[in-house]
Amino acid sequence: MERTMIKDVFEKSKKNVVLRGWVYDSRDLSKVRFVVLKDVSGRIQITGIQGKTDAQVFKLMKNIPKESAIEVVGRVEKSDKAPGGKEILPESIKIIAQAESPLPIDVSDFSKTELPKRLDYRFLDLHRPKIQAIFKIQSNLMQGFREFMIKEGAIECQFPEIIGSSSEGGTDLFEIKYFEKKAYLSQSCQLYKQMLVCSMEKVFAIFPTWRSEKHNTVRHLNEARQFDYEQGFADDKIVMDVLGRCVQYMVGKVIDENSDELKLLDVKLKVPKIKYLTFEKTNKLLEEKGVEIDERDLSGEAEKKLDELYPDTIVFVHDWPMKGKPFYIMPKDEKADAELSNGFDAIYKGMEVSSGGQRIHLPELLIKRLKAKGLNPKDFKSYIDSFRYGAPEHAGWGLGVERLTQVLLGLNNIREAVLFPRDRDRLSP
Ligand code: AMO
Repeated sequence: MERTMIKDVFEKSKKNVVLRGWVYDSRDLSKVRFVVLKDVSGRIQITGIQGKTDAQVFKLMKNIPKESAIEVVGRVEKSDKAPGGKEILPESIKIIAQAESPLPIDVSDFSKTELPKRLDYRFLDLHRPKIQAIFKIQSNLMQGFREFMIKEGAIECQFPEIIGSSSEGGTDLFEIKYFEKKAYLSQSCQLYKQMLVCSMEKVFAIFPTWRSEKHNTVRHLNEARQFDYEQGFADDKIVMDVLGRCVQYMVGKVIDENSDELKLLDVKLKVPKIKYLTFEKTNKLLEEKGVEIDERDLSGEAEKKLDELYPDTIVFVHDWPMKGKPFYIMPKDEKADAELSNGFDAIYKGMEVSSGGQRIHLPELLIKRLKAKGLNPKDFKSYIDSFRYGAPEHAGWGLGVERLTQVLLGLNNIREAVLFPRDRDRLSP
């Protein structure tokens, strides 16, 4: 007989089923024994009754360690007492893989195991439906990103993960040995996506990035992923609009398709509104509210305040000061000495989730900006040359996959939004 998923036992009318899954819990009331079986789709009660259930099966039900993988063949029965209104009366139970006991972490719904220990045993932590819910939603965000981008007419691209020079500025690079040369793990696909839109017009990627930032915070990872977008014949205004619509689409999809997971995580989501503010206007607003101002960036406190002022809103802070932006961001009016740029950050639910802007497509201006940032134009030769043969103005953005997951689900620590986080101290599992 074919395997039935537990969800289908509740949603379809089935009489005899084969279920495979893991033992969540078991209870022995001497004459009646219960095993709660779970698979990726749900949970169901298996009920053994002394005298009615096969004696061997009834005996086995007493002693299966939690989280063991088992197969249950049995009959579906309606029951007022069983959660969900149905239970399984087992004909046979087979142990597929017995779990060692005791478990090193608590994987019950009431688990109080601390995050570092949970991450040490992430493979087991994922036995919890609540933890799976985070990654089911993240998977749907990725799916939503792809759907939206394809509808926009963008082409999905793969970029190199090993680079010869920095793409975001000189610091925070992980150096690696590449035969006789020095190379680095990619900080972003920035330079490559820019080169591509000079021919392919609209490109996107879900791209892993590495930053050797030393600080250990609840919002930084050393290995993070970005939703990347780049568009030719476009400026910052055009791509901010694309980003706003893209996040609205992704969040709308999660609301529509992940109601079970959102319920489990006790998260209520709304499709975000959009607000545009210049950096100057933002700072004025924040100053009035008593927030300390930085002339090149927004502090964590400032980002939180913006959420209070504009809840459930993506706030695009644009016309960002040149000082606070990387070398590739276009200065206002294409003037090398401009104070403001065509760069922006997007703040959502109290955190920077994305940054982007219009890029420099003029080789001479790019060389000036590289030098101004203390970088050597020789290291960027092919990148600069790519703008010598009909490069249009262009713009784009990078949206943090884990940051977006974190803010949407209200997770305290960004590590909750990564299956296997890489941070200053963690390389395993
Ligand atoms: P930036 O460095 O601002 O821009 O990164 C874009 C977005 O990626 C996420 N992010 C991170 N998430 C977790 N840990 C980190 N260490 C980390 N660093 C960045 C954030 C951030 O807003 N190339 C540009 C984007 C562009 O202009 O297209 C870039 O990388 O959500």
